Amino acid sequence: MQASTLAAVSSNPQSATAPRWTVAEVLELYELPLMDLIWRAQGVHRANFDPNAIQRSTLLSVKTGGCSEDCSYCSQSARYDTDTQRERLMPLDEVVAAAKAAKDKGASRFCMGAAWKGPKDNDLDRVLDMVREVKALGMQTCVTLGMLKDGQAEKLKDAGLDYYNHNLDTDKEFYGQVIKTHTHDDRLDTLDQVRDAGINVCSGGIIGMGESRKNRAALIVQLANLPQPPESVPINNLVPIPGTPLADNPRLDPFEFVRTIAAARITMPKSWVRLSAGRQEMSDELQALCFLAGANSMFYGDHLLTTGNPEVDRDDALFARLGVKAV
Ligand code: SAM
Ligand code: DTB
Ligand code: SF4
Repeated sequence: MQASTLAAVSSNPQSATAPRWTVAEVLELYELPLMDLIWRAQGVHRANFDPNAIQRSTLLSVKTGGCSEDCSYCSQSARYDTDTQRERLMPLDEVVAAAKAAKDKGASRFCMGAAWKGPKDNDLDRVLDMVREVKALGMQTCVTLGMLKDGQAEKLKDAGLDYYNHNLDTDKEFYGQVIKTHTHDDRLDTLDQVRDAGINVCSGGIIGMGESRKNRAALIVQLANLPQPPESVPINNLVPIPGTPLADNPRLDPFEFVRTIAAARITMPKSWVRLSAGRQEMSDELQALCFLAGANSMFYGDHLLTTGNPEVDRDDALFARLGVKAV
């Protein structure tokens, strides 16, 4: 189908009853010739964002490993024998020092991750202190703590939290093949709580876990058709972790990753689309193609949670070579 026809079929009114996108429409996007798809995504990007500005968030794992959940991709599940060592919740001063260092290097947002199914109330109190102190440095704050119970999102909002990351991760139909200890509906429930508390939503997924293209399209539709699309959409490429069930998963064609970025950009025109995990294995040229397809955010700093990320010097050089600025 021609892009112009697609634009027509995808203009469903944004209402509570009519889904804005169908899986068939998003599959049609995936099936466009790559150049046409990127052209269209770049047009949407330019209509909504400065195409030469990329937002940078730095991640810190404030509580690592020993998680009760069985997510098949994760180094931090207690169920798999991985190289990740279990660590307690990090002391406040160490978190603040890491945030200061990230700010000095040029990150605008600091994201704190914890390997929990969800936070216990006394653990949440310690995270609230982290949010307050990082916010006081003048940085945007983000946390990813798992599923929230009633009242917890409001406490985070009151502490000054800007974003809560909670990924749908994969299509509802495929979810049970990757995670059995909680459901896709559980994830949606937490997203509702975050939204209702007035916190910006950061939600995306992982690709390359053995899902089909239709599953990828369905994940994008599930994100785009949320009552309000997430403000931030991280697209992670699976980082294969030795010891996890997905350790030896066949690698996905990188152009399929680029197509997923483009589909996210077109269906969620006003969201920041983050080129997330998997960047360390990508060439600079592939990353540039992802930016051309509409990615405008990234994790910045030598580490993600338990795995590596490109070194800051390499990213700084890439920004200079591409003439993009950090925001
Ligand atoms: N426990 C919380 C949760 O599950 O939401 C927060 C931390 S969890 C590690 C955050 C996200 O990291 C996951 O939702 C997943 O998208 C991503 N992730 C974890 N392991 C990954 C891997 N090996 N490759 C790519 N993304 C990964
Ligand atoms: C997201 O979507 N990706 C980040 C962040 N949100 C928390 C995490 C990526 C983790 C990659 C594997 C690891 O380092 O353990
Ligand atoms: Fe636990 Fe989150 Fe890893 Fe799942 S992705 S095992 S919930 S840390």
